[in-house]
Amino acid sequence: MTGQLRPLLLTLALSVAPLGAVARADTGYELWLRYRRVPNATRLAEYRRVFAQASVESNSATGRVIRDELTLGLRGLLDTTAVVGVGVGGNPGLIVGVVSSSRIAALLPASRRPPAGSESFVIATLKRADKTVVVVAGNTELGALYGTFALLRGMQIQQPVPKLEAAEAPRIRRRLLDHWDNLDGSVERGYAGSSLWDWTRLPGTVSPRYRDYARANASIGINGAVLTNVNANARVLTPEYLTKIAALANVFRPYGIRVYLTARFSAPIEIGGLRTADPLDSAVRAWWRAKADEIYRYVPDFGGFLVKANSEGQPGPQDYHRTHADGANMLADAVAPHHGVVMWRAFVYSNDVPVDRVKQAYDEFTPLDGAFRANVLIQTKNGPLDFQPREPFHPLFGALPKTAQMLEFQITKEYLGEDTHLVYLAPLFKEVLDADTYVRGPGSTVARVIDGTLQGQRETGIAGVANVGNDTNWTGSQFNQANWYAFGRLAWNHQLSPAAIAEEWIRATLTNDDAAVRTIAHIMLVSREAAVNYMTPLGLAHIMGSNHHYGPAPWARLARADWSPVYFHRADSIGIGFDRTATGSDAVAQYAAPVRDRLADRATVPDSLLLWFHHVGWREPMRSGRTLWDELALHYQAGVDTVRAMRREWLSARAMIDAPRFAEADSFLGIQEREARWWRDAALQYFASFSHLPLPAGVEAPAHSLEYYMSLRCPADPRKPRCPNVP
Ligand code: BDP
Repeated sequence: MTGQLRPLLLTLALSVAPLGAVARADTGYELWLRYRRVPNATRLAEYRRVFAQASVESNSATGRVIRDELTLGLRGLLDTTAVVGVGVGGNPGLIVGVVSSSRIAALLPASRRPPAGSESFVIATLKRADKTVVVVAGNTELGALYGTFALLRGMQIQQPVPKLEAAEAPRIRRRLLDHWDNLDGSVERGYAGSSLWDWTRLPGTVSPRYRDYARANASIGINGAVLTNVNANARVLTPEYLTKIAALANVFRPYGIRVYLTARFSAPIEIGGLRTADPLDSAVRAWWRAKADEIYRYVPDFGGFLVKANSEGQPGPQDYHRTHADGANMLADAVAPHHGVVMWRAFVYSNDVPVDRVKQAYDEFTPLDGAFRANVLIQTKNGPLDFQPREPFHPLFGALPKTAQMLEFQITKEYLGEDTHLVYLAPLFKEVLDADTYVRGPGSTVARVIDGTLQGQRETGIAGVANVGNDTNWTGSQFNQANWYAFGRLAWNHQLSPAAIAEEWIRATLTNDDAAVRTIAHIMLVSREAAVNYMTPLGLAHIMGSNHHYGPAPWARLARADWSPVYFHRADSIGIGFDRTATGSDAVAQYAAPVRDRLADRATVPDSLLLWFHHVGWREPMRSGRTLWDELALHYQAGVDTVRAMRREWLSARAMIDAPRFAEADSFLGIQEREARWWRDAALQYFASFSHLPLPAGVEAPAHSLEYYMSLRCPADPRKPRCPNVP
């Protein structure tokens, strides 16, 4: 050990030891950064030859982060006391830094430079004399950090050294987690404990967990965090909270993570003492400018504001008969001198129930295209309703050619089984990213709208509603970690496949055993379609329990029609489904012509979206030749059957998984199977009361009567509703 290294290791011991200690018990705390000894002996020997000595060519804050991570990673993976230091002399096999550092400039041929950009990196394996030298280089230190994580990821999946080579740049500029965390420590739609942000103890106590949060995010390329709920509290903008935010920002900064906040539109009234929040009022505008200046004094690299306005009762510019553009531009002008942005959400629907709720965002925002400042991004959920197991892509994508657009996914599985159900979301994310809007002809995918390549936007972004809380395993279940991981990886590169991402995650997180990896990847890859089938097959949506959104309640009628399952499925004696063609709400007209025509036509609409767009007779024939009723029932059954198969497959991987994590997933899969049956039986009993048709062969008879399912009540805890009396 060199003298230079000792202080570092001391720091490491302080900051990482608790993490290591927790880890041995395999609680899941370490996420995908476990860095266990490489099991493949040949690979281990190869890695030990090359990586036993590493040099980081910088001692800046980010340089120290790189050094810390490499020390932890290499020591774990190589199971040796690998030497990682700054400017290590001799002949290190791994050299990490920026291209302009003299050592790297001397080593790296011009042809091997990282792609353009402040976050890009290259990993090059070079031969010097007889020795392999791996160079990880960025144009900036942040690029070098991303390269370091890419290298460690490659090692965790046991790539041979030459295959660790890479040259990458992110496709999307702002890759954010949106936390729906409240100042009282609760998390809206959070199923993993309380908020990570300990507002009462900040800024005096800065939990080491914040650093681990930053490490996890940086390791998958996430570069921003909106700390607070879109249903915002203005107090977060007061000095009391800004000092706390500054403390978090200081921890995140070396990891390239910027802090953003939600701005409550009525803040000038609530904390500013003004009588109005009218965006065209000069006192209001001055208040926001001063507020922005103040925030930047606390957090010089503050990212900007996220705003939910005039939606679900939140205040907004329409309260003053102004437009979304008036509101967004006022805030944009306030942060523009500091290079901040405003992310203005398109998730709006009025307090008066419209003809069809899914049409509203498009109707409100398309007339405003071109009216927003350059630093405003319109943030749109993946589908036009609300994070359902399956929705068509949102018709706003591509429909605002003069506006920067962000995509919002929900990582926390509000409508997909919350903490317990194993539902791997990468296939859902990918389905949306790859969806072709056709706004500029074939190939106009949602991914190309939001990465700016289709319509030439400079500001680009993607956000995922976070699923993390203060549970030891961060996400409420081990498998929910994979959704955080997959979101980050796809935000960095939307070309990656769900299968490749699953394999990386499994190898880094659970096991490197090839057979087990295949089995677990299979479980993950079928899981989303399974959930669609046992919850909302064939394009059904929003038939889950009211408010908590857990479990089936297709019979529910709420105060507002467009919160009610019956409004969305429209089952009657003739059939089921929401007619969104010209004979109904005509929401389909919001899509570009080829998409619209395909979806509007019963002959070409995919089965997976049939009942989203059409009201279909119970006895009408489907592509399969079966009636709609039979097809619906068989989809519900298929959902249950797939979960049963997932359970069996998980059992077969038992020997390869540590006991605590195996047991947790096993018991959760048990819950999932029981609840998949609950979904199937409750939904089919209810829909049968309209169709009056018998279940087809192959569908199990429901265990209980419709009245029984309707009488079930999930208990009080809105964060983790449980229905223990589910059969
Ligand atoms: C819905 C959630 C609600 C959120 C809302 C939103 O049920 O808690 O506030 O979305 O995105 O999915 O604003």
